[in-house]
Parts: sequence; C-alpha cells; structure tokens
Amino acid sequence: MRTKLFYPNKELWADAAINSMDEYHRLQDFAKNDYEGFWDSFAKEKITWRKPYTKVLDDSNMPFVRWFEGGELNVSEQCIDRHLNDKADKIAIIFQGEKGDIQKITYKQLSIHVNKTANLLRDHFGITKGDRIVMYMPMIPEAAYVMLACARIGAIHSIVFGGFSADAIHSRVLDAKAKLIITADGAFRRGKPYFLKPTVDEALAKGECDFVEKVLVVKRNYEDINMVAGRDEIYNDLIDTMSDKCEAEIMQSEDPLFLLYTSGSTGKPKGVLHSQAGYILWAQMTMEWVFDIKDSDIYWCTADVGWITGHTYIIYGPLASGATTVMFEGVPTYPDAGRWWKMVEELKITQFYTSPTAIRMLHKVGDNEPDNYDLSSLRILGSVGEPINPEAWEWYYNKVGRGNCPIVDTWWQTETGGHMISPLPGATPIQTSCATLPVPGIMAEVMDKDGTPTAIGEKGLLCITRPWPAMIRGVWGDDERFKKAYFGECKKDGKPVYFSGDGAMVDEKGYITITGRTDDVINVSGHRIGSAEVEASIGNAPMVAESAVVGQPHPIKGESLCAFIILNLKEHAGYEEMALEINSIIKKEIGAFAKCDRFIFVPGLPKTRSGKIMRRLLRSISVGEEIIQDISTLEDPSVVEEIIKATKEQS
Ligand code: 6R9
Repeated sequence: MRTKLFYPNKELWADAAINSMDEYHRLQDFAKNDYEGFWDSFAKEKITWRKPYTKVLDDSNMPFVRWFEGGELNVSEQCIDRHLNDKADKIAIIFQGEKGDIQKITYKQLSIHVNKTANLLRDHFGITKGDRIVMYMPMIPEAAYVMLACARIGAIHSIVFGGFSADAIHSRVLDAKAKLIITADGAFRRGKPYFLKPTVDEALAKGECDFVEKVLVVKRNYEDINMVAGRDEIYNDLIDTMSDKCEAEIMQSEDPLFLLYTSGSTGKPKGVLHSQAGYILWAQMTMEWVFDIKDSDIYWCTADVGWITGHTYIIYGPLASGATTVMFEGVPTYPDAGRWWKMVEELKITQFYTSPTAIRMLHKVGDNEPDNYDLSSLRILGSVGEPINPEAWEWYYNKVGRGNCPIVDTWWQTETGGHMISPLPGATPIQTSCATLPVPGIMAEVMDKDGTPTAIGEKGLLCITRPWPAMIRGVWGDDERFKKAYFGECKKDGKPVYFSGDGAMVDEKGYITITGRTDDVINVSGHRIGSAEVEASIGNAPMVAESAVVGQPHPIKGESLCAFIILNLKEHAGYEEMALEINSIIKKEIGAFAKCDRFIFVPGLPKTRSGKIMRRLLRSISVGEEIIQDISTLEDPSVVEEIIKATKEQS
C-alpha cells in the first residue's frame, strides 16, 4: 500500500530548528556515532549551570543511570531567572479562566510569585530539600508557582490529578510520605464551581498519615470550605507578606525533581521519579525541535498539570525555553463547541497541542465549528496520549490546520519525561496517524524480547535501547519494581533495555506506528488505567467473587472499560443496579474516569492452567469477534461458550 506523505514547505520552514531531513540525519548520526558527545554538546549549550558537570553519562549500574554528574543547577533558574535579563516583560503564562477571566503573567511577575511561594514553603512551612509535597490542584497559575517554588527550594512535588478520589490521594500521600499537601478550595467547570479541598479532607481522615503537617489552600472559587484549625492555612492570606527574593537551592544534576504516579499492569500505581538536569534539558530541546518554539510564539497545550504532558509541556518545557504558555481552566465544549477555536483566534495561538479524545469530541459536536474562527495564527498542531485514528487526524489536519499545519503525533510516556518519537515540523514528511521517527538522540527500536528487529510491517515491542537524559530514574521506594517493570522484559545483545509496554510497527521508510499497549494497561481518553487496579476496586463490591477488566473500542474515548464479573451470591440485585453500585465503588476508590462503561455477568473466566486470565480472549468476546486464539491451554475451555452466551444475552 502506498501511503500519502505531506511534505513541509521548504520556504515556510527555512528557520525551523531542524529544517530538513539531512539535518535530522546529521543529528541522529551524531548521536549514534558519539552518544555522549551529542548530549554533552546540548547540555553545555542549553543549560545555565551553576557548576559544570564532570561526566556526561554513567551507565555502569544499569538501569540506574547518572547524567551530568558533578553538575549543579536550579531548574527554577533555568525556567525563570535566566530570562530576566532580556525577557523580563515578556508574557510567560497566559491564564484563561473558565468564565473568561484572563491573567497575563510576565517573566518578572512569575519570578516574584515563585520566589514568594518558595519563601512561604521554606520559611513558613519549614520545607527543605528532598521533602515531598503532594499537590491536588486545578489549572490555575498558582499550580505553576508551586511547582517552580518546589524546584527552587529542592522539594519534590507529586501532583495528583484533580479527577482522582480521596482514596487515590491517600495512597499517594502515604507512599510518598508527604509533609505538606497543597490544594485549592476548588475551581470552575461548565460554569459552576466544583470542589477539591473536601476530597483532601476525606483523604486525610482515612488516617495513617501523621507525617502530613499542614494543608495549604489556594482560594480560587471562594466557596465555603471546612478549615481544620492548626492544620489548614490559606495561601492568599500568607503570600503577600513574603519576600520576593528566595535564594535558590543548589541542586545536583541527579537530585530528584518530581514524582508522578502512573498505572502499570500490576498492583498499585508507581511513583515515577524524575531528576533535575536531564529532564529539564530534554523538556527544552523537544520544545525547540518538536514544537519549533520561537520567541514570538503563543503556545497552548490543553493538558492538565496532573499528567506528565502538563508537567513537561505546559510548565517546564515552555518556561525553560522562555516561551509564552497558555493555561486553561475549563473544558473544550463549554459554553459551546467553539470555545477552544475562539481561544486560538483571540490569543493568536501558534502551536496547539491536545489529545485525540478531545479532537474526536470536538469533531463530533462541532464538525464545522473551526470554520467560524480565524485560526490562521496556527503553525503546528500536536497530538498526544493515545493513537490518533485516521478520521480524527484528517479532520484535525484539514479543518483545524486547513492543510497548512503539520501534525506532530508525539509518542512518549510519563516514564520518558519528554517526546521520544515524533515528526519534526520543518523536516519530517508526515503521514496520517503515524508518530514517524525517533527524535534525534533517542534510540527507539521495534524488536522481539531478545532484541531481534521486527520485520517491516510486523508488530513488535517498542524499546529504547540506550538510556536518555529525561528517563525515569526509579520507582519511588521500590528499586526492584523499577528493574522488573521496565528492564525485566527485553534484552539487546544480552543486556536489559527499556521496554515501554507499547507495541509498534516499522515501515520501509523506518516510520514507527504505535499499535497500543501490549500489557494490561487500558488507555481511556488518554488516561492510563491499570486493569489490575480497577479489578481490585471491583473486588470490594460485596456481590463480586472475581472480575476481569478489558478495554473495548470507544468512538470518542479511544477505549472504554468493560468488566466481566463473577457473582458470589445466588440471590442478587438486577444487573443494572449492581453495575451502578460497582461503579460507585470505582469512583470512590480511583476516580470517576475509571468507571466501567459495560458490565457482563458471567459464570466463569477464561483461565490458563497457571491461573492467568486470558484477557485477549475477553477483548475479542466483548466486541463479538470470532475467536481465533488457541483456547486449548485453558483450564476449562467450555467456559468460553458460556461467556459468549452471557455476552450476547446482556448486549
Ligand atoms: C505522554 C503520555 C503513555 C502511554 C503510552 C502509549 C500512549 C502516548 C501516544 C500514545 C499512540 C501516541 N501514547 N502518546 N499512543 N500514539 N502519540 O501520554 O504519557 O500518560 O504515561 O501515557 O500513552 O500507550 O505508553 P502517559
């Protein structure tokens, strides 16, 4: 099959950071031939070091790597202070509130806010280097101030996405042993206030967290909330009297920067640990290469700071690059399906970065809506979080980009810190629904478990065969899990390499197409959900004996959750009633976004003789596919017929 390629217009992209495939190959060959030299040259050029490093890479203790050893820096200085000479009055953050309120914060003002916040944390709350701070915050500028304030004093932030429940906050606070929790009263969504602080109260009421000394609350919606005397304090009351000068903590390259919990295929979420220098270097380099960020750009990433995309591509990357970054509080369809396009027009957005789920939703509710706005400021469109289907890609390319903007389909993960596989807008001929090539410096390979490259057009495992600066440094408190989860599966030349958990295919041009997770992680609206976590939660419903959760295709969300349930009672409520009850437990224990769309009550589950549930079989059954899997290895093959029957009856 011949696939259509869209070539960048040479003249238009003459000034791009990487403006030809020759330049792409020159850089990638540089990395291949002299890996350390490649990273050394960019680390020297891009980072304002307090003290230069003495060694580029120490990989003698894989998978525990050390980049830029001996170097000292401060990430908040990289993101703010170094811009104050020539960009003090440039807008750093444009905040667009749900209700249309707007704040434009210059680099000078950002510096003042961050320094004051850092002093508040250090002097008032006694936070010191290495302390963990859990954040449970809406999309407001204070979230950025707190993140950067943590970076300034060397505290480790761990953001919990605002959609998570009290139980989820509790387990993360416990795992990280956080000293302080920072939240807000709430914020606004769909024209109405919603709450966050009560969920933090509920989390702390679960107990076992005496190490949490204080809760700091930012006022956003000014609704009434309960304040616990002696524990809770209001940010807005304390911040004004703080000094706007806070001495930055000197950080070693490998000191931790932040933790971010993410779902894996087994057990509880992992605290993914990122460190200072390598992370910020790659955040900045990919802003320049993948988003071709320029001084005059107005860049908007629609993610939430609670996910890695928000960390790297709303806060750290754009600010390290001295860019103007937009933060948006609301949802794409309120007050109507033109909200985002109106923002693009009004703010003159140049780079727009969002998820396939949002694109599909906006396509569905407002196919022609982009026509009503002047979107001519757009230069680059980005996609992230899940595979983008051809229909969504084409609508995005033609309707939103009007055929003039390359789509950078960026493949990466919480663990990779920044982009790994993506087109470069001024160089790479793009292809519908394809992440194309590794970003220069990244050694991505599609292979089998032993490192044999997968044949063209065949599905294989997506691995990164050399450590890179922004890679995960560990799973908080669990070195064994880190080794096993990421370096336990695949080898190259007999040595363990990083396996992403994703499958992929390579074509004759070397272009990589991501085919999706190969493990039991389900991608719902770009959110990673571990089937094991949902099953554990379902297991807490009194009527459930056992369950298996699989992903099924969903027209908007990409995938949605489908649960197969074995009941433990002969007498039980109706199916619908039980589904509601189970979903309310999931909502309480994880969050509403992990609720199942479909429940199928079955007499048994397809287990192998070693007791493993054959989920692929369940996936096929859930969508009514013909069974082609070999079921002879099942403990009881006859169960398959019964599950098919139950599925048909309950559809
Ligand atoms: C950045 C982010 C990571 C998982 C990843 C993969 C999926 C991300 C993708 C993509 C296809 C893309 N994913 N980008 N799949 N094409 N461009 O999303 O991080 O939340 O950790 O999720 O998302 O399955 O393994 P994270």
